[in-house]
Amino acid sequence: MISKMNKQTLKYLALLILPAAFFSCHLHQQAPTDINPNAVVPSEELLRYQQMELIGFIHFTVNTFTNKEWGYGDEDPAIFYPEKPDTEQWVLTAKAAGIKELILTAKHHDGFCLWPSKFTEHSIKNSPYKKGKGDMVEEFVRSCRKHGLKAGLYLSPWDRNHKDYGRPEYITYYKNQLKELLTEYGEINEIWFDGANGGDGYYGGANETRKIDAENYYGWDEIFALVKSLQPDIKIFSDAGPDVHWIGNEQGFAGFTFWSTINTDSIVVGKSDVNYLNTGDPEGKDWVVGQCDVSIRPGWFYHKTENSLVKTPQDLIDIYYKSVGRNAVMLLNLPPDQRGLIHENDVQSLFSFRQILDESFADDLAKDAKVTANNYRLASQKFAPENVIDNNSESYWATDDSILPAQLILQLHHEITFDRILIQEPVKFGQRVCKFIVQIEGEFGPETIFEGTTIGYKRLIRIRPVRTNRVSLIVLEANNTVAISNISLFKASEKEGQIF
Ligand code: FUL
Repeated sequence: MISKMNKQTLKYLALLILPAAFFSCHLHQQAPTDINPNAVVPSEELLRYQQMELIGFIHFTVNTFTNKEWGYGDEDPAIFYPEKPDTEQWVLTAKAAGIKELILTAKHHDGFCLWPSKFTEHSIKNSPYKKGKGDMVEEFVRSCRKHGLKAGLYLSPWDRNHKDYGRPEYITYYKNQLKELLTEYGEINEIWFDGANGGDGYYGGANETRKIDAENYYGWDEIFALVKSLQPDIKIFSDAGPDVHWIGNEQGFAGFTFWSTINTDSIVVGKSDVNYLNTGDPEGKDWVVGQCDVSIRPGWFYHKTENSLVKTPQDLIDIYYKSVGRNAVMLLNLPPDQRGLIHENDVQSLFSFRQILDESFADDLAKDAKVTANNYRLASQKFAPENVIDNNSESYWATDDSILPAQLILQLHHEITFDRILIQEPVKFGQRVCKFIVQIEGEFGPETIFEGTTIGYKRLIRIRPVRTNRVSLIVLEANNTVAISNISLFKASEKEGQIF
């Protein structure tokens, strides 16, 4: 029996099945050719977004020069004077590490704009950089495009510089800035709305504390609609999506169980339930990709004193397994220094992270396995077990309806030693698996080496090395017919270190 089938799915199935049963005997007799999609599935755009897996953040502004994390908003724009900012270096560094998109802080909480906004004086146009003719947003977007990376922008809703922050006039100002950014710089793939809101600040010289009503002040629905009207394919990030949501911490970890569905209407930006965001919601009505943000340094902005505190390649790999490997996207911050360059220590750690990952995932030990299953749909090749090792993420193994447990067996030609398992669901049909185990054929019969919950777009599993010639994936619970698109086995590079 299929367990945990949610109400939405049942309603959806009833809608599909009842008319067929009443109005067409012919239809009723014919088995469906493909698996039924869940009630909640991702758009093509969100599928593509998730497939990027690894994206990057660039935190760069007056804070880089004042040595702060949150600028007060009273900075002299003249302080923003990078010696030789090189957006090519940012993009080429990111690209070499496998990063597919970069997001720049066009405006952080201090309100300083990295582009010459018409609506404020607190911007790069009043800095000595390029004698007031500079535009970091333009340089950034141009380099991203030149090297095939997607460009994203962060526009802090909280603005500690603006005199009207907290009043309705500020919302008009904020929308004007969005219009500038989303009409003058070509295609922007993601806009990032931070949850930090209200508090003390300069506010045009008032130097006071301003609190806002997080639920109503910004009018997020209108802002989201404006953004989509300017750039229909853009992905909007916030605590509440609607396309990409915060994972609930800034350490870069998704929950061990992680669903790509949530109910966005229950979330207030800036006042979200971090545990809810960290696990997603199997009953959720909205498909929203989870995004795990984390900085390569302790702070989000560059501080010289943190040059020795850059995360090690092993730290980054651990985060990768707990973000990309748990069905989410990893967003790694690489903050440029006062020269305007990503620091050598950060580059070194990032590159060796990439190199170690490439080593670990170079050789799929399951690629020549003989794959069988306890069932495959309609006994058709289209759903055959071997589709999970054909190196084609579009093909998949699927069972007939209501087959649980669903068991996939990889029979290897000889014994192998492995310690990493990669599993993927074809999530264009929705996220289905709720509970699974992995078994090997041990000396005394089947041995369970891992007990898991969700899989989703990608699950990466770390175990201690085991030796066997037979590996089984057994799905115990699912909210709909089981389908798996990929399974691979690897022996990780020794350089990954000993984190389980
Ligand atoms: C937070 C901000 O307050 C930090 O400064 C940083 O930008 C981080 C990504 O989001 O909420």
